[in-house]
Amino acid sequence: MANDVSALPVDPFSPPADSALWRKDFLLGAATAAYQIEGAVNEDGRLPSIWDTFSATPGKVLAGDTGAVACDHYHRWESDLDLLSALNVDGYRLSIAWPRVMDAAGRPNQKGLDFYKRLLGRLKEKGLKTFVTLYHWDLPQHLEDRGGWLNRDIVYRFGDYADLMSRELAGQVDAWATLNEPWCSAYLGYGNGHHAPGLANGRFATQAMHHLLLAHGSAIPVLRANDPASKKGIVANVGRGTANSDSEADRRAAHLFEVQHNAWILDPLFKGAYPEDLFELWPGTDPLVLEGDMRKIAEPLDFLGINYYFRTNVKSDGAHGFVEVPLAGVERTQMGWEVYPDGLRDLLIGFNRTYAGLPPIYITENGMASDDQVIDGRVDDPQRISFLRRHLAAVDAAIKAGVDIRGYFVWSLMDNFEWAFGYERRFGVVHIDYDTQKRTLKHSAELIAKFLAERNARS
Ligand code: IFM
Repeated sequence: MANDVSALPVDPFSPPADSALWRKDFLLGAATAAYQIEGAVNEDGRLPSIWDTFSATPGKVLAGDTGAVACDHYHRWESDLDLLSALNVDGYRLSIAWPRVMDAAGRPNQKGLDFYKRLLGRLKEKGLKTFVTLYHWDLPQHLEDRGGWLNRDIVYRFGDYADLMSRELAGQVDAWATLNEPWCSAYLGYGNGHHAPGLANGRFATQAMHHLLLAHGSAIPVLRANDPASKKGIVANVGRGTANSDSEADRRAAHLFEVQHNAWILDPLFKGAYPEDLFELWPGTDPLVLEGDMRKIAEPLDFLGINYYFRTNVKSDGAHGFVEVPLAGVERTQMGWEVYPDGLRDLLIGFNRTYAGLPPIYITENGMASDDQVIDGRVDDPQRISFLRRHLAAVDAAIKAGVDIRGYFVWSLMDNFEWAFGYERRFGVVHIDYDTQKRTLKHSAELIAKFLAERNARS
């Protein structure tokens, strides 16, 4: 069924009576990130970030789009938070723009801080759980100019940032995530150059990853000291790799795919060591690791955020690695990503088995892009509805298999700046007309609201 969505069932949320989705303590929320929605890049003392620089560089982002205006959320935040009320969700995941809240000397920028205080204050008034990510890719450009994630000094700069934010926002945040998707920051940012800052060198990727993870681990005790009542964790994107054949070589290729995408991050966090296989895949790229680093990286966490989108079918490259073999005739999204809910279930069950002492999990992102249009004031997004239904069922199956999963955030609350793909790819459950900034609830949003109203009425 290659993208024939007409036959898909419409109601996404008719889970069986014993589904975790009906439990009021299973958190259902929506997620965004600062650079993707805020705009206002030159206002109130915000400094340039690596994404301002990257997106202004010709050829880096589709159609030359930038986050300069995005969804204009910096000015429309109050009515945007009302969208969350319209959805009846329990929580909201957002990120803070580091370049908005600190100047180049590391001093607080009060106007930037006030923006997030107002935002979080309003979320609390609405009774919503607040999940705040400190770093969702918008590194201040002045730090990149000093080597960015390749310079070990960044660990201390990130520590100062985490310290400031957790002192200023203590009591307003239910859960702090240090980093969003370090794989993307390290691999796409420094390994293949598809993301800011656009560097492409295998050794850079592993060294950037080491500093990202070290910054994460070093920040956890700081967050704990400043804001003891909140939960502390990290968000990792994970990928399912399946073998193109049953041959040993292809099965090894699928294993290596998951080492590169998952174990590269999860092993240091939960086993205190990088996976050996990683350096078989990328010989000679071992990062510089100092005494005590791995212990710091493996600091115990209160939660693990998991972002999942698709699977990749791979075969052996005939040497030490893997190559993708795209499957024909499978359902795909506007991104070209295969819709594969079983991958989410299988990964969750696998992580639970592999990592002793895994903390409770939140699915901090899951969703899909489609070319949604407003027709007669309505936005029909049947593929998203079906996608969400099937992935929520996969989460429920993992819970039934014994995985401790506490919540799920749809990516995204609204259409936004999809990094190197600009505004063309629409991930929101709320449609944005970028000419008028009009917000329109898509059909998926209406069904989420309907389901949550029913769930809330039951208890
Ligand atoms: O839009 C991104 C988000 O910023 C990080 N996770 C994946 C999403 C979809 O690509």
